[in-house]
Amino acid sequence: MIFLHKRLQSEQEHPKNKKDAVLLLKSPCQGAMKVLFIQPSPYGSDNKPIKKKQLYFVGLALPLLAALTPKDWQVEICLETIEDIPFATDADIVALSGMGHSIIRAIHLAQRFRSLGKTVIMGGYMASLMPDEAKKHCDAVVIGDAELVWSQVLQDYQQGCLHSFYEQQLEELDPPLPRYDLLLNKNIGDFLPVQAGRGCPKSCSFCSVHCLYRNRYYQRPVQAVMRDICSVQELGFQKFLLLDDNILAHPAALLKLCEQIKPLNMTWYSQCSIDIARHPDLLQAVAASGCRVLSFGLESISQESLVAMDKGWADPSQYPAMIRTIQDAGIDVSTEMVVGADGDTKESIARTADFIRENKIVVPRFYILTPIPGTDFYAQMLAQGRICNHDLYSYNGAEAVHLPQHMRPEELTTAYWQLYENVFSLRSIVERTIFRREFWQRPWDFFLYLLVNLYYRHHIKKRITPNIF
Ligand code: B12
Repeated sequence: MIFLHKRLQSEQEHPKNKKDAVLLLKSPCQGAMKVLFIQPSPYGSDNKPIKKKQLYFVGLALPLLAALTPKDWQVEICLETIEDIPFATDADIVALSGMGHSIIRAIHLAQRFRSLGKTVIMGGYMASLMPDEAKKHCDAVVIGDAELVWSQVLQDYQQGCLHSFYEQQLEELDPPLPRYDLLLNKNIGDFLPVQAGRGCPKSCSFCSVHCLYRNRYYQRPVQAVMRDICSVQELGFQKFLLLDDNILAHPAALLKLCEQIKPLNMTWYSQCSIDIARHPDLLQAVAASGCRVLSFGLESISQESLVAMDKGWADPSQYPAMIRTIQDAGIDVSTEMVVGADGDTKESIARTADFIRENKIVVPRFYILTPIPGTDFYAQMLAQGRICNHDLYSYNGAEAVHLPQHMRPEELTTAYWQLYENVFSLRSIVERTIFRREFWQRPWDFFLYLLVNLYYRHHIKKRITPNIF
């Protein structure tokens, strides 16, 4: 199957790109080695990598990979959204991450660096879900977690015997302290990421996390998470983003974590299952520990769509009451939803805007349901002959690339943007942010949400999906 745009196919195949399992490089390397880690920025509608003055959300992969790199290596991190790519780098290895459609930019960078004589390694979600495709453009691919293989990759490189693929499943998640220091001179937001868990116990067919981890879920011991949170605070940050695809997976551990976070007087954000509304004591503890916003992957207000996505355990008729419970505990609700599943009609998509306004969701985000290669949903759509666009360039969550059940793909794309227009109408924005009773309890928080909403509105007018950064 061809995933990549013809612009990619016309790129020259690199002579190093052999099918051998083991790639023999130059003679074994000596002396101080350097690895340059790059987080590529996805291409925008103008076909240029999206650039920003500040990267508010910063991922953990690169600081963690830097920490996993042996001490005798030099390391450098480049976040392309806010920094220029140092093509003249003296690094021996260029290590490229990539999530979603930014994999296209990662591949372009891989080709460019290889033409400059660098050894290129790819990893991260997309390279892991389509490793054969990624391998065509680089020297080695790390599939899934890097913790147990990264130092082996570097050692193999030094000994001139790099393999094509590296993959080793974790038994437990016990990462070193991320090299947060490498982010400090960059223009990032006022919080840092800390990982509490990885993987997910749920089985939603469209989700890359499920399709990569297959129900494996690793939870870090509370003490280890606290090590990272304390270190973030020592670096002068009073806020952190708790990375975990479902912090509710083990309620007792979450409670313990909250009890230890509370005395630090920090503010934190995370994502969670809406089921937390069923745990009132835990909800109070989460709020009391400084959690201000939780993001919920509600996906859809259509039960039929949820069933189609293998998320039938969620019940949208209960969403309003659960959202209210969470808001009453003092936690603001942000949502992630998708449109274009088999239960969705143009009318149900339009109704979603009312749902968001009526339930006063402070920061709502939407994507068109996208069959990401490597996911079960992709296999399902392919088997049913329902993929109508194989150009990975369009797999950006804002263009329909599959044939929806109840409308044409272009109608889905139109309904998606119309939904965004409605949700980010001035009326909806003010009702969800400043015209609500909680405003007077925490005016600065809600004023900030107002600004975020206006910023998103500005992007939507330019047809840029919010949260791309
Ligand atoms: C924080 C985050 C963001 C932040 C920061 C992104 C950034 N620039 O770093 C923001 C909000 C900006 C963001 C944006 C996007 N994100 Co995001 N994001 C996440 C989130 C919540 C955590 C990522 C993280 O730091 N994890 C912790 C680290 C330690 O884990 P990791 O990334 O998996 O890395 C490990 C391995 O994968 C591996 N690895 C990773 N990279 C590399 C590279 C090399 C060379 C090697 C060897 C190994 C390696 O090593 C690490 C240690 O084992 C994940 C959800 C998740 N479950 O991970 C989604 C997630 C990664 N994002 C996703 C997507 C789709 C996007 C967007 C495309 C969304 C959009 N439409 O706008 C954009 C793309 C932005 C970009 N620059 O590319 C998807 C990726 C799916 C996929 N198939 O690729 C995820 C999985 C969410 C989901 N459930 O679907 N994201």
